[in-house]
Amino acid sequence: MTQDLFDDEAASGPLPLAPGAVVLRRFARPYDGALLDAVREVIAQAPLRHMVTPGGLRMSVAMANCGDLGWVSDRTGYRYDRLDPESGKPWPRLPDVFRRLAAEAASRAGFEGFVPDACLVNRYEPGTRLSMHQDRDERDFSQPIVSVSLGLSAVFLFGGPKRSDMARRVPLDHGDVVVWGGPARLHYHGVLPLKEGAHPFWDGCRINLTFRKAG
Ligand code: MD3
Ligand code: FE
Repeated sequence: MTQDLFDDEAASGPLPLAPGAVVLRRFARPYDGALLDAVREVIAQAPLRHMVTPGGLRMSVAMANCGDLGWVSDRTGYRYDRLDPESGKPWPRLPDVFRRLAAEAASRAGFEGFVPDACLVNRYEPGTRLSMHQDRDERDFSQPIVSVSLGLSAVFLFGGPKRSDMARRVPLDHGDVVVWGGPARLHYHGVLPLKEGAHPFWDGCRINLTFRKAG
């Protein structure tokens, strides 16, 4: 029985978490050295910062962006912007390893030709959480989102199309990549408070990269 499941996966590719949500366990591990260098380069030019929600609350996740467009939040709302509001300059360019990893993961999940124009870098320290939300600031919801988890593990909450839908708890570990497309694209999701821990990738933190075609 177990062997049949493995054979199935070998034959048909990765199994979906839900329709449209494909988990690629450890897919990013072979790239993690290059990813570390690239993240450091990006945040040297666009430092991680705690943005403010339209309601005036400081987000506990620290964020930065690279690519043509970056996701920003302030008292006026959420939007994608070509410029980093902290520096007034364009966001750093998307590192080649980011572009390659995102396209390979999307292709593995059945989205050929994914060309992201935005990458949001999220840093979680112990205690940091992300409350349940939908990602709906992008122009075309038929485009997937590719997420890459690095460093400390987190418990991801994967809900449904309504805020009140029950959420599943999905552990995401170093190197796990998830492609969110199709019917899962507008599902509510969040992250439980990060637990204290140690991981060689990044001292005491979780880093999450989300690749989008925003414009
Ligand atoms: C499911 N980030 O940046 S990545 C976000 O771990 C965000 O930093 C989380 O939610 C993090 O908006 C989760 C996984 C993820 C990203 C986008 C999704 C899951 C998603 C869009 C639709 C459904
Ligand atoms: Fe999100």
